[in-house]
Amino acid sequence: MRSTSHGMTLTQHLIEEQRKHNNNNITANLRLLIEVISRACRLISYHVSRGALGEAYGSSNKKNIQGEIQKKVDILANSILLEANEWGGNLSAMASEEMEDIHLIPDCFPKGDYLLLFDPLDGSSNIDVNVSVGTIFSVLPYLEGNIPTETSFLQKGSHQVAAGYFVYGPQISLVLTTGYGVNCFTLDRELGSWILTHRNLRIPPDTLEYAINTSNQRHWYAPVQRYIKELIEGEDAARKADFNMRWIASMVSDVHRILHRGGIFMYPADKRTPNKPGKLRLMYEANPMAFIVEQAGGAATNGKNRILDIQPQSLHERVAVFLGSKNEVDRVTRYHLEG
Ligand code: P6P
Repeated sequence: MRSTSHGMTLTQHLIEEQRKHNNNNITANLRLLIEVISRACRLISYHVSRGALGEAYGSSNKKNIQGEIQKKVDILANSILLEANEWGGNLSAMASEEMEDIHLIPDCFPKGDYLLLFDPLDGSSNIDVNVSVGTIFSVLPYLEGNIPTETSFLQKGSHQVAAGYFVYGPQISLVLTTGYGVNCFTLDRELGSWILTHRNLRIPPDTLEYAINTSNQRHWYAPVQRYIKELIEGEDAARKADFNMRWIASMVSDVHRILHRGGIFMYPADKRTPNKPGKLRLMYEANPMAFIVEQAGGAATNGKNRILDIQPQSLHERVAVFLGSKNEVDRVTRYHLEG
């Protein structure tokens, strides 16, 4: 399909993919879902960009299921996504980092064959200091036809039919996979269109850049201590190369950098809470990001297992995350398996 004069839009791209793959996976309902989410996140990006000028600035003085203080814009972003996705007839339920229980589609609306999960505003603690934040979403199939429960969501990440994230930064980006590679769209704010700007993103298998919160170093287990020590020792030691570090403390931003220039992102479990496998959540952070990273030729594990193979036990469960350039993820995973 020829793109229009101002570039290929998200809608054109989705229709092109639908035709190319004979409607497998990319049904008209999935296409509608992705377009509705993209319109909702355009609205979220507006409220984020308002900052202290907006009515959604500051703390709500409430805590979410995670025990974290919610910002007003966290609650607003969650509401925007719920309201935008209730009426389309393509979902049977939704789940969010900001809500303890699943959200059923109201009786007044038709139900559909998908479940939507999202972190409505990831990294929102960065908003007050004007650092990029974003929205992460994951789409699972739901073909049972009856009323879904939390258990309906507990599907392995390999079952996802689509995943993506938005970065609300200097540019407003949408990165999307429907299982046929990874594409990046940039919002043309004048036209209000998502324009395809980076087709078929690929993560280099090797990298000299890593992302981890090193303030936790004394709490890491031995495999991570070993891996990071080698990176810091640089070219005169085992790795025979000097490495660079970046930590934005906004997963969407760190992953976006890795998709564009390679790297490895790590949020390991640590000794402070042995029964807590990590900080990040499996269903609406690690799984969508792992799907995207693998579709771009990278790898994603919890230190021992492929993230997309993990059988979820609960909606808000956490997981250790090592994702990005395949050869580095394989190395740190090997260190875990060696003990
Ligand atoms: P820390 C944001 O709160 C988040 O969930 C991710 O976006 C980010 O990578 C991580 O936590 C940052 O955690 O412990 O460095 O603040």
